[in-house]
Amino acid sequence: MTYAKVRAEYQKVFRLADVDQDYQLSRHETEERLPRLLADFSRLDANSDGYLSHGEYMGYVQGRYRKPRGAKPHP
Ligand SMILES: [Ca+2]
Ligand SMILES: [Ca+2]
Repeated sequence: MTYAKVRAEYQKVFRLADVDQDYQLSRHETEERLPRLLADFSRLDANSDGYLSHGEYMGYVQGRYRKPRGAKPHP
């Protein structure tokens, strides 16, 4: 899967998790929809406002999936 596809997938996940559609994930939304992220919530919430903005969330995705140049894609 290409990084662009990964990003697209994660953006979909973000939209689904963002129940009230304010374009941020509250701790509650994260707990309900993305429990795996909850452990990292404080770290990901860069400005510590208690919400994961789309930018903060995508920063997480980028950190997780950025591959070294020339890495072979999985079959
Ligand atoms: Ca929200
Ligand atoms: Ca934040």
